[in-house]
Amino acid sequence: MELDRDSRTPLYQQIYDIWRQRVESGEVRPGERIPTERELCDIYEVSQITVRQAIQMLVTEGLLVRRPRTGTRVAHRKFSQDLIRLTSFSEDMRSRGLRPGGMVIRACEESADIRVAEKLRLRNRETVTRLERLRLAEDEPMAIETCHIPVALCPGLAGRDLEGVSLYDLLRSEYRVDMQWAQQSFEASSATSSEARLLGIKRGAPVLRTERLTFDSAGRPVEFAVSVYRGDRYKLNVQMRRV
Ligand code: 16G
Repeated sequence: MELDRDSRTPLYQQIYDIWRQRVESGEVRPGERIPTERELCDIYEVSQITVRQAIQMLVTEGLLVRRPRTGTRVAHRKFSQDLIRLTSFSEDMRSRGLRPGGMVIRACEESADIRVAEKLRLRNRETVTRLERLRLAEDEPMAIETCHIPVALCPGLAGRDLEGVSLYDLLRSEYRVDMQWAQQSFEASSATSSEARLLGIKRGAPVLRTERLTFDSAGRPVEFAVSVYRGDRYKLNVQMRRV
């Protein structure tokens, strides 16, 4: 596409517009390499400063990512999660047209530690099912979820086949537990080496750490979950109103 040199729109802005449109229309796919700065200078017959300015804007907006050795590539789109409805991971992915998945890392019964017991309002550190899963979207790792559920509410959960299963569906169909509302907190953090390995990201890469306490329709705290979401793939949306 030619630049309009008579236009009042600066050249860097025109280059930015072209590439933004290409990324947003899907003409260039996530992961695809875009031409180098030098190549872009030749294509548009502009200076390197002009090209750099346009690319920097696209990088800042998260549409492109710079990779030290392999060049600048089209970024994978972030999932934007609305924090209005209580949804399960599976529902969330399906609403985006993606196939949800869950790989069980560990499923066992253990006595609740003090923090878990306090959250789930358990006396005497009763037994909980601890379920650690790697959550996938179209087979790509998105998050590591570790949840704790009182065994008294859902006996035998750890012994079930939980591979690729929606936990909330199972709780509803097998235990008549209907998740109703939740309290959730989010924190910026960086991936430990084992988290990075599971998520397929670099150690120290940004992640979102969340804690969620979910209550069922009878008002009981049923699940305390600690999750680690990939910072490069998640973005949260909140709606708020002045009261
Ligand atoms: C969400 C919940 C998680 C729950 C899962 C159930 C957060 C941080 N986590 O991902 O606590 O276990 O949904 O999903 O929101 P499932 O029904 O697909 O297994």
